[in-house]
Amino acid sequence: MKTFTKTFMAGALAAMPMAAMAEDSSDPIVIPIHNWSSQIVMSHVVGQIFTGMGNNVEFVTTDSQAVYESVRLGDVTLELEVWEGAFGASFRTALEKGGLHDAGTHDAVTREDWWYPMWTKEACPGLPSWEALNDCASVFATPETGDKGRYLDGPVDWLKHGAERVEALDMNFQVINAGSAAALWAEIGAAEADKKPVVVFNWTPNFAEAVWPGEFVEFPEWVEGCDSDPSVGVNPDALYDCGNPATGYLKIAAWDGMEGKWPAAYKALTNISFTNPQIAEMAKLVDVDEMEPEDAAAAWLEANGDVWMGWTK
Ligand code: TMO
Repeated sequence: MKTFTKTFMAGALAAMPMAAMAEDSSDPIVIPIHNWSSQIVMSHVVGQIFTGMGNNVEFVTTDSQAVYESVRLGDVTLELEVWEGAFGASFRTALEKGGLHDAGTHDAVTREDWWYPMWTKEACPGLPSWEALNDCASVFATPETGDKGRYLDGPVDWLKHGAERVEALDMNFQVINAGSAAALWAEIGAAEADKKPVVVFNWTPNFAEAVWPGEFVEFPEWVEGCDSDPSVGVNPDALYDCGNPATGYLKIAAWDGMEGKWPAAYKALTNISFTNPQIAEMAKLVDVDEMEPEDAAAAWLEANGDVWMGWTK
């Protein structure tokens, strides 16, 4: 019986592809959680997929820029939302140092930049041009910003160079950092009743586009080198004299050691690709439907088996 089992097992194993033979480590796969809803829900979606495959998963709340150093060192295993506009520079820096790699690109096309709800155009009809916005700066002035226009930027860990852009383009605006994503939605929501003109940081894919029709401000087009070579861009003496990429990538980053340690989970990770509507929906489940992220992830998986089940095979 023993001999039969051994012989049978040897035959069965020989017939299996190599990848199926290596078992994932029982150590937890460490997934970082940041401060915007789609990233939190997507992280739980993928965490629940890994758990369903028999893996252990641990979530850690981390700074969204410092995370690239953590993934590079293997303290964190992966990052599911590498947005080109906000995190391209930190991702590139970590790639150059080594220890993490590009594990895939989502189908989604992204944009992150200055944005206004459509009613703002009534007070500033030249929009979406950034020069027209600048000519209207006084329309956006508040007691806090004096005679300068108020631009409510995202939390400080997202985009680092709002004030430098204002300086590089000689704009009559003051950049204020919101404390949270919720503060951005509150700013738009509070302006809505009186159709008060506002300009805030926003992004796509996001739930907001289904709630408030609006547009991104058109800055000088992003070109490679705008953030590293002063001579690139409209101001020959300054960095950040351009907008963020209007058709940015959304990538997945993984620690170089992930494939060896959790081969099945890694294989699934490289199959993952979410679309703009799927990501907007993940954000909506939390920001509009007010679900807890774990519950939103479970609901998303339940409703979208046809999307993800093939990824784990
Ligand atoms: C990093 N974010 C998607 C909020 O712009």
